[in-house]
Amino acid sequence: MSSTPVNYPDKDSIAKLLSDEKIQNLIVDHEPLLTIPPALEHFTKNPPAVEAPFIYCKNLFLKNKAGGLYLITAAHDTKTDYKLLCKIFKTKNGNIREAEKDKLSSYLHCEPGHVNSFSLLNLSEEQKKEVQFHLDKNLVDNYKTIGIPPMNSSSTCWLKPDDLKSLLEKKGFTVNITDFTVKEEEKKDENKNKGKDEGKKKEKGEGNKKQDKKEKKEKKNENPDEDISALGIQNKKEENFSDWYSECITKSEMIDYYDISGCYILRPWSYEIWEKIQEYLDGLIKAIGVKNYNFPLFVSQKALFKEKEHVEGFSPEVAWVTKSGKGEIDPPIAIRPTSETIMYPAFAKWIRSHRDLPLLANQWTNIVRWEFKNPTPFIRTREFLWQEGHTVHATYEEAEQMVYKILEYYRMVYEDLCACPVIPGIKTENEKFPGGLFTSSIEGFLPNGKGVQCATSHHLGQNFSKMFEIVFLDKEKKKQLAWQTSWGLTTRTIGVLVMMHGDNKGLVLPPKVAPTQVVIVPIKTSKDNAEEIMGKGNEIYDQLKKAGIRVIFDDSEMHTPGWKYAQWELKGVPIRIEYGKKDLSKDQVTFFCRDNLEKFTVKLENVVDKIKEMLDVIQKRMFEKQVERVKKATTHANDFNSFLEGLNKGNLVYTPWCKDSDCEDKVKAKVKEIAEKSEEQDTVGTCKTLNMPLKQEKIEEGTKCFFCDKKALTWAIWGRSY
Ligand code: 86X
Repeated sequence: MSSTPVNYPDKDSIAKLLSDEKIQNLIVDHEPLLTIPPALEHFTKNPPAVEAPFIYCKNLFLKNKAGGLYLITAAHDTKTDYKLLCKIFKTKNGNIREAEKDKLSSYLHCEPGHVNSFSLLNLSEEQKKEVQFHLDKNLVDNYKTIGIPPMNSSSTCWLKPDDLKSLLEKKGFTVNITDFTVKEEEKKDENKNKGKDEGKKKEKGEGNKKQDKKEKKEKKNENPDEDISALGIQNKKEENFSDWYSECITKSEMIDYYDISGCYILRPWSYEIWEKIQEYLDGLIKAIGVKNYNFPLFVSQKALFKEKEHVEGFSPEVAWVTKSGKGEIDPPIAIRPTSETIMYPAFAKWIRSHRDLPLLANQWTNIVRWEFKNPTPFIRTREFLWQEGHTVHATYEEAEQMVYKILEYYRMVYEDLCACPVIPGIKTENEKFPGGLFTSSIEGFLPNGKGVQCATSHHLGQNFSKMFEIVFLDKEKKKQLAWQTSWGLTTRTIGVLVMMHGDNKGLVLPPKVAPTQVVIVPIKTSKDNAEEIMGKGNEIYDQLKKAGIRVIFDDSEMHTPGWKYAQWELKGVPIRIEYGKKDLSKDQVTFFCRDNLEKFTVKLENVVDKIKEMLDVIQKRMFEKQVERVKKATTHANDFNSFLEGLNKGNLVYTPWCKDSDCEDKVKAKVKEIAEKSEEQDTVGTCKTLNMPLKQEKIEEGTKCFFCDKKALTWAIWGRSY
């Protein structure tokens, strides 16, 4: 029987493996470290808490012309040019090269740049025979701890070299301990040759530039550690989405990493966006009478488990506080994963009569859910910020109206504020919040082909009021159980807007939430009249500021205009105003729009009006662009085959569906089974329903469920999903 391979170097799989094998290790998260120099800088500034001496490693996956493959884990400073490696592996010069991308994926199941010693564990039994593993002798002899990068470029695993060796041996690999140092005589040899080469060059004279270039190129290829400039975004959104995302949010200074997995620092460039979202949504809900509260962070065990049924499924995610200083906290107290069990006992106390209803409560807080799935900043984190609204009503209908009103506000946050199109709908029975009657949601579709739940609004019916005894006396003085809703929107919003709008130059921020909407960059050469240029910049700045526009005048002397352009583009500022002496002599400036990268000139007297106009234009243009993207990636499928085809293209698939929970389970199982059997790499292995859209196209009489033979009752949207 073949088991599904785990895709090492997936960080969580490695963590699990090492813990299963009881191997002491430390996995640290960090900004994406794509090359050795920034990695060394990082670990010099932030030394890992491991036994010294420690050293950062590099990993190479090489092929021999004769067909053999080598995986090498070596100290970062061990010299490993190809000539030398040929010598060490006793083969003719030129026979050893980097293995191609398809070898990486078919053997190690990894992307370029992600090879490491653990990826050996992805080899099939057959492949094991073809790959030699070499561990640098220097590591084993001289270091207590070695750092194995990159697990996804954003984390490094530190462990003992001997532990790595015995782990791999236990898994059936031969670990060759190889000395990569150059012997003295070989070194001399090399120098001699070098001298010869140089002599040749001189002979040829300076004219032969072509040859020089070629030699340079060859030299480059000789050194697999060749540094690449790491100023802008290195990864491409369409090639390596997840590393592109990490780079975008760190280089723009939205996020910094933290030494607890799944927790991140929100820096002002992202927190200000959250403040914009808060301001907008808070305004909307206050206008319908919702009040803000602040309930405690902690839940007692008793309260949390009061309503066992729905909590049970979630309980692995609850984080507990068990100690204070050296003493025990007994019984332990939980950190809120959501606040039903904190708020509802108070609601029961506060509500006596129909005159106390509706009770409309909200809080803006942090939440902790100790998830084990791969964390992604903003999208899936162990601590996150959100608002949670909880309302209590006298009737079913009133609660239902509240559910949809809030769902509409959530749609407005995403579409009108963040320019991200979403699909409002109802979750299936399998995907709803089990504590309630029904769950409505807005769902988004990301450029990596994944669906994403953007926010939810639940009708809780009377389930919680029964449990917490939230009852009221109606007008006839009769005791009634109350009807409830709850709804939440999180900082995931920021992740979605970055993923949707960002491009290969970095963030692209919608004007309504951009912390800075306009940046003014003067272009001044030393000969220019500084006073005139700076004076004009300040003037424009004052005018825009007065008009209520969030503007920065980047007049710093430290950087060139080109450097400033790149920085503000990376940070996604919607409009740049650039101007120099020449522009001013024509009474004009140049506008640059971040979203479509277009430039045009504007007369000085029109700057304020034109900025206002363009901020609106950009906001709309960004939304329309996303609507088009989602439209292009949406297909309708009436049968299972076209459904699969759509999924495999990475599409959102609409299907006529019977609404049956068993049917939904069977679809998921079938898709998984097909992927496991398939030879093709890109076959989608998991799918789920996102929701059943509120806007339903007509279902023709007699239409059957796309999967089973039952009558189709609704359209449902399916996709891969976060
Ligand atoms: C479900 C339901 C609901 C208020 C919302 O979706 C909006 C705001 N709450 C949240 N949910 C849990 O109930 C839950 C409970 C525990 Cl104990 C947990 F560890 C994780 C949870 N995750 C989600």
